[in-house]
Amino acid sequence: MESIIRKVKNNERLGYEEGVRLYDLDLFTLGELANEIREKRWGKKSFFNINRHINPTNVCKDVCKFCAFSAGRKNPNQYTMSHEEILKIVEEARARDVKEVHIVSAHNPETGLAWYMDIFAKIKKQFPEIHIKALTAAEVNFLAEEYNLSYDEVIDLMIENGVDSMPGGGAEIFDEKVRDYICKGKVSSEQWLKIHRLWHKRGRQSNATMLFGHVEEKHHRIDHMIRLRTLQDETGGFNSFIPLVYQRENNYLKVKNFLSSQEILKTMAISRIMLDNFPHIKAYWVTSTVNLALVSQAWGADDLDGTIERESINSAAGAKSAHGMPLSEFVALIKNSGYIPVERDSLYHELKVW
Ligand code: V47
Repeated sequence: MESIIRKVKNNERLGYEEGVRLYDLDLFTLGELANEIREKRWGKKSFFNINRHINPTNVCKDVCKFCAFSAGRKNPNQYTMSHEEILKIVEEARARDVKEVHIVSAHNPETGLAWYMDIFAKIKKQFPEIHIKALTAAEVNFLAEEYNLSYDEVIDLMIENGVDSMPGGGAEIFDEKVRDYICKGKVSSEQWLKIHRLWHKRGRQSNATMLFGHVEEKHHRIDHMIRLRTLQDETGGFNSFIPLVYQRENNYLKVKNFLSSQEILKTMAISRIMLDNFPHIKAYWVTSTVNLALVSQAWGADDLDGTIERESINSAAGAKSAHGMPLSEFVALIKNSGYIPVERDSLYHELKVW
């Protein structure tokens, strides 16, 4: 163990076995190691943005066992927003100084391709200053399959219509066996990575998530991180890594043991240590709880996502995020926890120190 600690302190990269062994370290040693990396890069800055999540439809042709958002037996209320409805949401958000819309939908085979793509052009035309972060790799894969397009063609359409960056959703866990069990039929791990690679090759940026705390084991998380690290070595296009804590309500995944807070913090710290080429580690307060996200700032996380305003995917599964968080509260929480709230844009340019 001593040699692993020494390697981390010397900024040497850890391999798979060493990554798995990090979980055997005690919480505080791990925290110290991760915090040293965080503070070297970002000091006490904690980044956030003023953003608005929009989930325009919950009708989905895929069936992921962990998902409580898509309409089905457990959630009979189907909805699909019109473009007018979406534009009205963006207009209202703009008036509140929102700088990013994060648009993610289910995989709805009934709307047509134009419903997915034209809304971006409409938003860009009316609100050119708003950053559009939209379409997960899972949606890109769905659109390619549904409309017989190559990934490159879907990406061309995204760029033509004004998508600025891609969110990190749909990565779940890359291990093929676990993936097959939790979300069979959805974008494969290889396809997810390929889509982000193609997006980065266009000079564009994206994020990467990992859904953990369900049926996966610790070594699956390390494998997931290493696959991302390998792609990041090649492209450098990822901004942040976002470990998403599994929410247990209203879904079909049978989970025996839920995560302890310690394990969530350890995973946060381990991701900071393993992903040496990712600039940012995001503690997504929606799934970790606000309190643990604030504590995570001392376990390697330097970003807290944003104010969100509305959130439908994780709140459907039990997260307390349906109405986002007021800006004043967000800023006060970061300050009171001993960090400097830095408002950023979607590509991490600093806009304002609050
Ligand atoms: O891909 C679904 C996850 C993701 C559950 O890129 C669940 O900046 C926990 O990707 N428990 C969507 N998680 C959210 C997402 C995201 C969030 C914030 C920022 C960014 C970014 C991306 O939510 C899905 C899926 O992995 N999810 N169901 C659940 N029961």
